[in-house]
Amino acid sequence: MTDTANTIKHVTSPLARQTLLDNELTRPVAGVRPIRLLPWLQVVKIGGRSIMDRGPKAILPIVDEIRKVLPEHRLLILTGAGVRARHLYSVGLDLGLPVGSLAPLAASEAGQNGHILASLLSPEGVSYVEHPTIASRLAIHLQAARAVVGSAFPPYHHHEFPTSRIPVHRADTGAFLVADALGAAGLTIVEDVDGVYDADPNGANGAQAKLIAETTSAALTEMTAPLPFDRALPEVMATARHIERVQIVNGLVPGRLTAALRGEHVGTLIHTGARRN
Ligand code: GWN
Ligand code: ATP
Repeated sequence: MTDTANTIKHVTSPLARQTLLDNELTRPVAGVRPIRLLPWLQVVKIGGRSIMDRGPKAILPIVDEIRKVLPEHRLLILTGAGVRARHLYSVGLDLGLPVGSLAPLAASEAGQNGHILASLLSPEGVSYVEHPTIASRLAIHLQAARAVVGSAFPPYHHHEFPTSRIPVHRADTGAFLVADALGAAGLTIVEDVDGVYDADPNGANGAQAKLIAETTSAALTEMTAPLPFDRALPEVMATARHIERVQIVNGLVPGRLTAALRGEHVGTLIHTGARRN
């Protein structure tokens, strides 16, 4: 037995004898920064409720703006779920459905918004791409077209964490996770407000709400006021590997998305936990 073990070819691996449970042992191997797969990619998340649900008056100007920035940027455009998902949550919750059943149903609404947006951009060579394509075949699609559209909702499906009856990982979190995993150049989140305020600007005391020009994911995690994106977003930002900052911009104001993609500060900048170098 010993002789056989000595003569077969071993593939040496620093993790071969470890349980993966001891951070001290895995850090020298797993603690290094991953490579950037698509460092030239700009990810843009378009709000489902804030933009898509408003119909032509909000969608067509954004489509026009995206069309004009295509010569400058290669884009992964991801859409949120909007009001149909909110209706679905209320029906599903009334029926007692678990969060793992609600997550894929809501996700399909984000996909529908993506199909709508992609259809409008199809004269520019833009098409909707499926989740598996985003995961493994984006590079070739972005050689063929300046941009593609997909669903921002992460496909947790029945693996969604049961911490809440409403899925905690929704479109904003999904857009961030995929942008960071791809090592994209940036993420811009397009909403119907100028950025993050210290209180909901459309809430009861909205007139007093003040715009926060720049903040951190850590500060947002502490904030008790409602936020214009998933609560899980600042949490996943804290452990980012590549994306150092995200900008929230108002997609109802023409030119804001273009300016943000050019690196201008036109909304709320949120610094993540990713470190430079
Ligand atoms: O259906 O619009 O992808 O890109 O989370 O899963 O619920 O699926 O369960 O490639 O895999 O509805 O069918 O649907 O939105 O998610 O897709 O047209 O397995 O291209 O088949 O990870 O699009 O869809 O909803 O994104 O967010 O066939 Mo849709 Mo979504 Mo299409 Mo996708 Mo889910 Mo697939 Mo998936 Mo399901
Ligand atoms: P989805 O893509 O999931 O459909 P969305 O991103 O389009 O959603 P909402 O989830 O409705 O849109 O978020 C935008 C709304 O959040 C704004 O219209 C605003 O009223 C509200 N909001 C709540 N709290 C804040 C805050 N602190 N600052 C700014 N807006 C806030």
